[in-house]
Amino acid sequence: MSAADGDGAHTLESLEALAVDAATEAGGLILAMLENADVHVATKSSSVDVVTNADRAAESAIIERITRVRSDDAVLGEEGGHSVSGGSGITWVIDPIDGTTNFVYRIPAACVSVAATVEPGDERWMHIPNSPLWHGAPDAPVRRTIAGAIFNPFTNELYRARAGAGASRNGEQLRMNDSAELATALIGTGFGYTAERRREQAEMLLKLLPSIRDIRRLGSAAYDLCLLAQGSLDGYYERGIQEWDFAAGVLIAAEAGARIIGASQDALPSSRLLIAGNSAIADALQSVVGSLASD
Ligand code: LIP
Repeated sequence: MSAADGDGAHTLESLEALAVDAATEAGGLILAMLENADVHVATKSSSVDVVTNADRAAESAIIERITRVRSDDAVLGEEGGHSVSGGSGITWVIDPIDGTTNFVYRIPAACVSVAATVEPGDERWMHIPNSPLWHGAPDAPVRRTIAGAIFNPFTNELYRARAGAGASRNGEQLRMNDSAELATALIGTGFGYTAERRREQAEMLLKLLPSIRDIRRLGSAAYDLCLLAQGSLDGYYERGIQEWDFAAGVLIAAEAGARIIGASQDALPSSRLLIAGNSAIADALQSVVGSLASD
C-alpha cells in the first residue's frame, strides 16, 4: 500500500503516534527507576561507555509496545534488542537512553529515541512527501526515517515528527535558525568512548573552534538534533555516533528546516560523519571538518 494515499497518510500518523507512546512510556519508566534508586551501572566498549539496567528495561518495554501492535516490523535496539523483519518494510531504530552518562549523573540531557525507518526500493514507502533523507554507514544499511519521537523525561520535552508534516516540541511547531555566519554560530557536537576516536574528534574541534561562536557538548546526539530543530543550536556535527543515536533526531531536525549531510558532497550522513544545520552552516561545517572524517 502506498504511503501517499489516505491509508498511507494514516499509516504515517499511526507510526508517529506509536513512536510517541513508546518513547514517553519508556521515559517514565527510566525516571521512576532513577528516583527509586533502582539503576545499576555496567560498561560496554570502554570503562567510560556505560549501560544500565534502565537502558535494557526501557528497550524491552519499547520493543514490546511496538511489536504488540506491529508484529511484522523489524526492530534494531542499541542494547541488542531486536526483532526480525516480518516483511512490513519498517525497521524501528531505538536508543532507550541516549545520553546514558548524563542519565547516570542526573544531568537533564538524556532522551528516549524511537524512529520508524524504511530502506530504498520499497515501493510502499517511496511516495512519502519530502526529499529523500537517506542515511547510511560504511558498514550498515542505508535507511530513511519516516516517523519518530524523542522524549526527555527530565524536562518533560516531547519532540515528534513524520515525513512532510513538520516537527514539534510539546505541540509547538519548530523552525531552526536561519543564521548564515559560521563565525557567530553555536555548534553542538560530542565525543566517543575510546582514546583513538577522541584524538580524531579533538583534531576536528581544534580546526573548527577558532571559526565559530562556541561549542556545546550536551552528551546526547538525539537532544542536540532537537535543540537544533528549535533554534537553540545553529549547527551540529559528530563523528562516530550510531544510527540509534541519530535516526529520530535527523527527521525532527530536517522537518524543522535542517539539511543533514555527510563528510562530502557524495557521502550520506552516517556514523563516519553527520552534519546538520541550515544550508549555509551545513556546507561551512563540511568544508572545515569533512576532510578529517576518514572512512
Ligand atoms: C551518546 C551520544 C553522544 C555522544 C556520546 C554517546 P549514548 O550516546 O548521543 O552524542 O557524544 O559519546 O555516544 O552512548 O549515551 O547512547
